[in-house]
Amino acid sequence: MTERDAPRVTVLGLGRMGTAIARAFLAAGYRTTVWNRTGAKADVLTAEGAVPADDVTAAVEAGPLLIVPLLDPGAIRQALEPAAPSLAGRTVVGLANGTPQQAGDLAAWAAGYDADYLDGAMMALPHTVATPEAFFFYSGPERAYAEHRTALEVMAIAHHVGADPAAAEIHSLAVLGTGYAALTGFLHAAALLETFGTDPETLAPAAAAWLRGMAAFLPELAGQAGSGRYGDAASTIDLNRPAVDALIALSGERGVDPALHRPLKELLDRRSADGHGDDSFAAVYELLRVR
Ligand code: FVH
Repeated sequence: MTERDAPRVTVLGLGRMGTAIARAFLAAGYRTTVWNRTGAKADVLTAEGAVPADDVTAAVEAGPLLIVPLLDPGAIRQALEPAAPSLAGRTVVGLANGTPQQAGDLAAWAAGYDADYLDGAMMALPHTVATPEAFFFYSGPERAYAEHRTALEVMAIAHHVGADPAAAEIHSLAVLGTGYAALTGFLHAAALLETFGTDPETLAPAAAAWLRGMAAFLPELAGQAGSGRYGDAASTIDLNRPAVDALIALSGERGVDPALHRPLKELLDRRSADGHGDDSFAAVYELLRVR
């Protein structure tokens, strides 16, 4: 492939994520135009083969696909505003943590300039970009996603989760929630074990092994929640209630705040009181879901 034939991409925003993303495109053989508000951040990428744009309009006009990993949705709009008349016919991929509402607002703004807008939520860290650990959720027009999918997969495994521009942020928030719960559980465990003289670093490998097992259990849990069938369970509501009770009691005795685990205790107690003690742990789902 000659340089002229190389697929083109523009990366606007060269912070931690943008720099990693631009590098991934360079490594994949893309003609990669780069722009950043603070221009000096482009220098290192230019030395690696990226094409620096003189201004944001030149960056936008350099190709059909604009990858925009900026601080927040407001920054995306602010950065692109001067080049708005040049957006027509291009696809803007907004990669900034934001709310579902902000994603919708950006999509409407881009549509006003005849551009397609794909909202992207990056489930990644700078060092995991372009590795199998990274995945990005996308939402917006299926046609634009299909057209640019090959390029999007240069950055991370790509999942299109709906035409509604808000869908990627919604999925991202939900998945973040699973991680927050697990990480906070670890920090609580670390605080508890510290009172017994075990430091967090010693706990980490055991906790990681346990979480790997929990991750492997997720498809089974999902199958039960999805089907509403909670019988014939290896791990029941009534098996887990005493464990959560004991964890809360032990935390209290050691002066460690058990607040994190109280909501689960309440859910398990309600299921048991409702006559579902022999159901699988997954039956908690019935108390959480909206009918
Ligand atoms: N870093 C991480 O670990 C997480 C991983 C998961 C996703 N988040 C979100 O990704 C967005 C970008 O985060 P980042 O880590 O790349 O952020 P920074 O390194 O701080 O770079 C920010 C870039 O945004 C530019 N910028 C800020 N405001 C404006 C503006 N008004 N107009 C134009 N550009 C703007 C900034 O430019 P400069 O300061 O260098 O001139 C950087 O290029 C973010 O949503 C995370 O939550 C990251």
